[in-house]
Amino acid sequence: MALGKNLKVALATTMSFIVSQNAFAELNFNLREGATRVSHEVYDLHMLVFWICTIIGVLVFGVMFYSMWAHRQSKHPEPAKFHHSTVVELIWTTIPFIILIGLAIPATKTLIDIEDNSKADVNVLITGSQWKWNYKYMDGDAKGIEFYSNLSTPKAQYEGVVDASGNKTFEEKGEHYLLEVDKPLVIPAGKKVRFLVTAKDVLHSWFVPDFAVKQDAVPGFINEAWTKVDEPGIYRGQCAELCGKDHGFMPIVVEVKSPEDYAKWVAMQKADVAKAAAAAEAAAAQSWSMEKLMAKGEEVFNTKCASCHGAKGEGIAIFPALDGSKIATGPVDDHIKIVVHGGQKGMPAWKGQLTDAEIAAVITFERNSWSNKTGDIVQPADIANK
Ligand code: HEC
Ligand SMILES: [Cu+2]
Repeated sequence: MALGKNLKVALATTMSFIVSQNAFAELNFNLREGATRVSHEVYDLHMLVFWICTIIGVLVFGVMFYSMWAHRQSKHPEPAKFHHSTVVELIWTTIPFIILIGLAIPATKTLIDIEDNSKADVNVLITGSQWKWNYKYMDGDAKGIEFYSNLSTPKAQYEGVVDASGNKTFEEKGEHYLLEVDKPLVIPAGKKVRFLVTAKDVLHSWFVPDFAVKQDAVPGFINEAWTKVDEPGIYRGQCAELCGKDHGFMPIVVEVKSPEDYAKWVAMQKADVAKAAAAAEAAAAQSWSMEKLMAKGEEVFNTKCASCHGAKGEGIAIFPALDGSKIATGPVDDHIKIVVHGGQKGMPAWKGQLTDAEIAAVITFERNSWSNKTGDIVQPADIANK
């Protein structure tokens, strides 16, 4: 009985599929229509090809099954003797040819549209790195704004937390689980925005389905893409090129604001940049206590370093342990050098990503945590000219 019911459900689903095109969207099986003219063009092309393929499939299989049934051996023991028909051959060459041309024309139009990166109002340099995105505004009032966009879903939701007795518990997943960031890319509505896409370490890919934009981020190359979104709103995407351990943890969030709100946002960012610079300068001028450096250092370590070096500095796969490491327990200058300038095998350069005070704090933390007991204190001023 259960099977019969399932069969009915399956049939009903299939029927509603065939009858109503909207059923696709509702069932979330189909490509999404997206939020831009190009994404609509892509969607329409997809549907056009889909229906042409469906019709061809039904016709070809229909003729095939009909022939197998109508000309079965029991009915026609004597096979027909004809072969070769110029008319039929002409028909089955001409029709596919016309169909292919019919598909190539709109597809080429859309491709040309996608590739037209000219006359952009806003240009943003997007750099993928393990495992976060960097956005840098290249022109206009926004020139000079640059920031990293990191996953903001709490670790407790996807890695869980281990309590004192060793039990692992997970926080309830949020609405935008793994699709939320601390600082989204902000662009103006109704303006053509060009993305210059590149990468710092390995291949990444910047993919926002609602814009129909998916562009490979390749170290040493700059690829282009563009969008023009009419509706303000929040659009989400993900890195779409397997880029290592945390590939699934570098989402993309784009906030499209009305041109007025965008202008306000730009002004605020510029004020923030100035404020942050002043704060960093003030912090760097101070001499920090060991306690303060350790507290700040732990915070920086957990958010920026633990993903590669392990929560307790124990190392993960190819990423070296810092607990007991020669560099973290040897001469301070070597330690500062690798954190400031990065390494050959994937250690990022942190100068510019972290303030001098944050770098000093995290180095102090690493030199005085786990089994490392150097007693060394590194001050922001020690980082200043490195
Ligand atoms: C993307 C992964 C990654 C992140 C994030 C990362 N590191 Fe590293 N780190 C490495 C790799 C790989 C090495 C090996 C050296 C190299 O790259 O040449 C390394 C080496 C080091 C070393 C030298 C260890 C040794 O004994 O060789 C120190 C110290 C260090 N990292 C500190 C940090 C600090 C501090 C942070 C956070 C601010 C950090 N790392 C974040 C990947 C990472
Ligand atoms: Cu990536």
